[in-house]
Amino acid sequence: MYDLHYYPGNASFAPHVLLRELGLPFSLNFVDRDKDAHKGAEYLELNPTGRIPALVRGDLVLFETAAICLHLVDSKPEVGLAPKMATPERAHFYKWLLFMATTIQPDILMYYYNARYTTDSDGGEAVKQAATQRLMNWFQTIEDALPDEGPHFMGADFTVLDIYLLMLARWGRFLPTPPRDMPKINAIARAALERPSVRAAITSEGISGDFLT
Ligand SMILES: N[C@@H](CCC(=O)N[C@@H](CS)C(=O)NCC(=O)O)C(=O)O
Repeated sequence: MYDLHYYPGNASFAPHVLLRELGLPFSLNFVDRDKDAHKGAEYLELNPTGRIPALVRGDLVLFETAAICLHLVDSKPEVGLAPKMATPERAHFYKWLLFMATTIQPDILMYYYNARYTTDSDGGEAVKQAATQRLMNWFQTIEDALPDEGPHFMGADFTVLDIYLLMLARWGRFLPTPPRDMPKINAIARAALERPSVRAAITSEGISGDFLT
């Protein structure tokens, strides 16, 4: 049994969808961010970075969303949510997953938590503006690389990348040019939103309204 420590719409969303896609037994453990539970001693035991999510299964305690996603898909390779090991497709899969996790996600953090990224008490807005420009550029980088024919990030096969991109597209929804305005990203995200796993995750996290707006 997996225990996912989550907050609605946070980075826990991708592992949450994956647990459902893979049919793995899991429970959801709400981390009350309004009470700073993610900075409390109990949660820091699981995730010393004080960020959402954490995944626990027995003695296995994991943080870092991309690592959690990779571990989950590797537990059921037959479901095919990642390309086969040691193939060129797998290499591209790693490339895009890590691009999203290590290039886009940090800029998302700079966008939302801009004041943390400067010692200048008036500097937050400038950090946010610079992150805004980079983020629109990064989403365009993905848009330009996506296959014309779709229907998924990697072409014919639905993978973790579709879920991850959907999550990032939500986080980028307030950008002047949001990801949903990029036709291929929008099509991929909208297709992902039709999946029962995604619908169930959205409902159980209590997220309302258009996910991408
Ligand atoms: N690199 C981490 C980042 C996770 C992350 O940024 N989580 C956000 C929510 S989406 C968070 O916990 N923010 C609260 C904080 O930083 O205080 C991961 O991918 O798991």
